[in-house]
Amino acid sequence: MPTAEQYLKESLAAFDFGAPVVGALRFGQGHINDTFVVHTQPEDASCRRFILQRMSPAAFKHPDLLMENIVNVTEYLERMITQSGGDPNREALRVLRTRDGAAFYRDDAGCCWRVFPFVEETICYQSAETPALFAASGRAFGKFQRLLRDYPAETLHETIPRFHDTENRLANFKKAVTADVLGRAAGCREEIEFILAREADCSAALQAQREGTLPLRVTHNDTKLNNILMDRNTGEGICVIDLDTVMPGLSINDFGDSIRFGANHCAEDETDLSKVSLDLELFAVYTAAFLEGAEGTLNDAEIAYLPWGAKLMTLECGMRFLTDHLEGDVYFHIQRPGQNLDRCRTQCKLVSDMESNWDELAAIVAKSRPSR
Ligand code: ADP
Ligand code: GN1
Ligand code: MG
Repeated sequence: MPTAEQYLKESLAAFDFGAPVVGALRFGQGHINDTFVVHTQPEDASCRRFILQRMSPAAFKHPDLLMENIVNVTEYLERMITQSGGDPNREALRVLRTRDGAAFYRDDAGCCWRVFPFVEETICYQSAETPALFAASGRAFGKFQRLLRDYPAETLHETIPRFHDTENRLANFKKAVTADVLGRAAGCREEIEFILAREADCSAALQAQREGTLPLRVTHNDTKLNNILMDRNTGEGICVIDLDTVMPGLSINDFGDSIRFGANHCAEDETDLSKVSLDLELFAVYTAAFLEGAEGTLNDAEIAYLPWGAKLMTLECGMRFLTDHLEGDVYFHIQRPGQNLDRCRTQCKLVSDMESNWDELAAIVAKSRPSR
């Protein structure tokens, strides 16, 4: 695949930024898309910035359907935020059209690009520097659930089929272990065994969904701390970004993915595992904040299953990193060899910590349950 830089000029020309473009630089720390910040210079105002992204063709097979989801959801959010007296320009993403009026541009190599206005005066954090910050992200992701509770989930396209189908993720993982195309399995036996030993867990939430205990909702499905923009002045989480995987899903997975990424003090690829541990205080803070932001949207069963959301998203992510390591790092961007294995190891360590503290997690959730 050509590099994004090879098509940058062509893509920039496809959009009407309303002012001359003065530069475009790589930006952010996402694992999936190629992201650039675009600087423009209006004649009589200060520099105006935009986010330009080449969507990952490895992750997204139908960028047209994906962008249809994003346009519909962002327009819906804009209406909901306006109705409740918020500022839609800062609290929702907006899709900037191409010169032809389309929601994205397809380059000569077949890759698709899109643009959002840059939400200024915000900070995107890679780790929860304070409990207050983590709580702010919890309120924002909880609010995201609430704002979309009446959105017709069945009208959304499944942008990555079976995205959080943990049983299917496990099946794919097993195939990668068996194929072992690069001979890497011998170097990660311990991690492979760790995941295989938790086969039964992979069905916990899906079984509850099949039985009708857990309802399908509109979910974000990638609720990492760095997929939320925090207001630089107030510290509140104001804008949920990275809407590529907004699909019908389980609320406990949105909760769980945030815990996986944020309720510890380490980077996802920390190599010193003695530093990696689940922080129970952060877990408690996030639980309370998520339920506060959701304002009664979640039912009792969903609340009771929140610890499962945390464990399953962490286990699933661990097996996805290891699958990609075994397959040759074709999905998650890496900056150094072995990075996906390191990422898998941190996830396994967090799963172990959750298992050791299982009763405590359930007690924290029970304490945070809103009275009805
Ligand atoms: P990926 O799927 O690769 O994670 P994201 O959509 O999360 O891509 O974008 C990558 C990074 O770009 C984010 O973590 C954030 O720092 C920044 N970003 C994305 N959209 C905006 C925006 N509208 N305003 C400001 N920063 C943004
Ligand atoms: C990817 O796009 P980004 O970096 O926010 C991935 C998530 C993983 C995450 C692990 C579309 O998220 O599912 O949990 O990496 N997104 C996609 O860091 O696969
Ligand atoms: Mg992201």
